[in-house]
Amino acid sequence: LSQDELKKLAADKAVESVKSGMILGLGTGSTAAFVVDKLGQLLSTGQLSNIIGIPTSKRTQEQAASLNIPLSTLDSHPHIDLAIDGADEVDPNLDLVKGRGGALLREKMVEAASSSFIVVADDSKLVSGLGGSGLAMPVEVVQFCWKYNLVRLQGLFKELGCEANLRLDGSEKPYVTDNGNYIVDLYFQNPIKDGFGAGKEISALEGVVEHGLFLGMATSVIIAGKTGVEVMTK
Ligand code: DER
Repeated sequence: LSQDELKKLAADKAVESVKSGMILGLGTGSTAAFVVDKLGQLLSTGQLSNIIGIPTSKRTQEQAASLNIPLSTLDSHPHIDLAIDGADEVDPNLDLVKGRGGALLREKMVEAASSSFIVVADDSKLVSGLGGSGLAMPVEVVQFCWKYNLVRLQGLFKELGCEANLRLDGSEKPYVTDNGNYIVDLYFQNPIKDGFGAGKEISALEGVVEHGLFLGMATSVIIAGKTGVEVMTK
């Protein structure tokens, strides 16, 4: 099965938990996009009704709107029944790294407001420790003196061999999030040992808006791999 087929398998399995009348957090990324597609399909056939989507990015909002999924916001719906989203890393405690799609702030707001949060991923996302994939751990920062905060963030994790880069967009300009901020991507040589401690240190830096460590948030993780679909719960 291709990676996309695995993502779709995980997405379809997660949508089995969606009931008519639910307020749903709609995730961002290629796996979450399969979830939104499936919801649109079930709405159009009448197998689902009266759901309201709370999107975690402008691009998810556009995709859901194009599928006639009724949409709203946290302002109108501060309590969400179920959020379904992808992840960049999943460790054995179901702690996550998210945000390589640039949507981490709105994802974390929506998922923190959800009674249940199902993560959908292919098995390439499994890691033994967060930061262990060698890929980005994103931090959203204000544009003002971003370099000052990039240096401070890198300094926090010197002993993990941390490198920090300002995320650029396709045309080599700084990537700007839906919220008008920049993203500093942190790359670790060694995995983070104390995720909660790391998250607290990152958030304490003035000008840091949010980070990609989603700790203690997932209620279950659906992993699609060569041997099929596995549901991990705490
Ligand atoms: O940016 C994000 O948080 C996305 O959900 C990301 O973590 C997963 O994206 P993918 O499903 O395209 O791999």
